[in-house]
Amino acid sequence: AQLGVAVIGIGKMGADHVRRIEEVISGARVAAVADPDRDRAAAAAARIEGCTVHTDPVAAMAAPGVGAVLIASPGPAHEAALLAALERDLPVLCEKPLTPDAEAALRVLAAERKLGRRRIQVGFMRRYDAEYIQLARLLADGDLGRPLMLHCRHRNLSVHPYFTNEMLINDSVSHEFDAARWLLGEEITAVRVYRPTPASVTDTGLSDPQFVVFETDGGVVVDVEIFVNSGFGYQVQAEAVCAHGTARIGEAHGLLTNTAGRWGGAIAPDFITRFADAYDREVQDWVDAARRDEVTGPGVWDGYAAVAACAAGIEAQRTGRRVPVEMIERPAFYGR
Ligand code: ISE
Repeated sequence: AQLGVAVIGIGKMGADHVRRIEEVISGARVAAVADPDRDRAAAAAARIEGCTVHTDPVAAMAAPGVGAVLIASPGPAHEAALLAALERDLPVLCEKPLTPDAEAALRVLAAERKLGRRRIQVGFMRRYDAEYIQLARLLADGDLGRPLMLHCRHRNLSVHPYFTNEMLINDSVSHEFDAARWLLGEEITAVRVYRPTPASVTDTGLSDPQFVVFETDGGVVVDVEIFVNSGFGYQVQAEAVCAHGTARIGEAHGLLTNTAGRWGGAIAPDFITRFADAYDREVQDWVDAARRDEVTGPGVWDGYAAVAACAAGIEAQRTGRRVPVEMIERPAFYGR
């Protein structure tokens, strides 16, 4: 039977996941949707047979035919939805950040351990991007020698006016925290944030761009330029500097043209476009694993580790200091 998914939160990402599950993914269908804005939820469900519409996430999880939950609501709403899904022993794909702070992440971790099996996958879609996968394999094979540094660029065309300095870390740089942990197989130990003279400061006080530098327990140094109102497009790039060579991804993708004395191509406008294939692969993998009662992607430990790094990042941003990352020991339950 097909896996009936309740999609919680029908914003930009949630609506795209509804379309994906209905049109791209095999073995799953959207059985229920929930959003505080009922009209928005109803619009997403309009052409889907048997899909029920809710404002309450827990009601959506209890709806007929629901066997899994995809959480795409804003970060502060995640903990309650995650705990409710665990209580029902449902497989979950939760968009990042897992939670807004480490205490909440640890409560989720405790609940999953109590349940006794891994149920939650966190939406770090870069792990499913073809170029990231190539880089991960290259680094794991060791042909370039030991990784020493990672240089990362993360640029958005623009963000909503309510975007804050904290969100710059929690929502945006959280991807680099996870990608670095995954690419290197190391934990993050300390974070520092530099704020150059801004190109713009928004009403929320967001100063943009910022430069985040962090260290790993293997001695690798990672730098991230995060520029969320770049005004020119969505770009995610990374360069690994290793003992015997370097490797870069995200430089250019797609069509390149030569005309009128210029060469060039288009820059993706947003993550939905840039990471479309990665999202498709991520959700298909999650569905396939959920139907076997397994979780194969990044889990609660990874979500917690990113949240812990974000907490240090936010303090570093506020104080200008180098802030050590505080984490609990990795429980055996979460393997190595
Ligand atoms: C957004 O939430 C994402 O996850 C995007 O990947 C990131 O580029 C953007 O900055 C975030 O706001």
